[in-house]
Amino acid sequence: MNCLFCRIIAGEIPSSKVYEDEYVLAFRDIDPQAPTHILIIPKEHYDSVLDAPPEAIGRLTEAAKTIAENEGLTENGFRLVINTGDEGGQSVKHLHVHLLGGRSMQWPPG
Ligand code: DGP
Repeated sequence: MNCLFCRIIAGEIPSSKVYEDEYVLAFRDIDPQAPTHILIIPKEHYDSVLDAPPEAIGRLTEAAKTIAENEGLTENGFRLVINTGDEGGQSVKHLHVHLLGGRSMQWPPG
């Protein structure tokens, strides 16, 4: 298995887990870009949002809402990001949602 996030799901690579259910795993980003920076990934491998079915996207966003509540982010707000492809800045080719919070976000992003 050469997918980094599949190896995290398999427990071959340690991660700081914050949430898990039948379909989804979430853990803290190794290179946080905000006080709270969590990656939410489907347990089934999809390269990107382009090949993921709507159910998978829905499970990720539902998990994101739960995690945002658990992390105390719903009052001040937070940002969800799905980088896709090279120009979208996707470095790991396993679909993931970034959950960022704990500071004011800039727009447009760089
Ligand atoms: P992206 O650039 O959108 O593909 O985001 C990939 C993210 O994955 C990036 O923010 C850094 C994070 N990351 C890379 N390797 C690891 C790892 O081994 N553990 C954790 N927790 N995060 C990782």
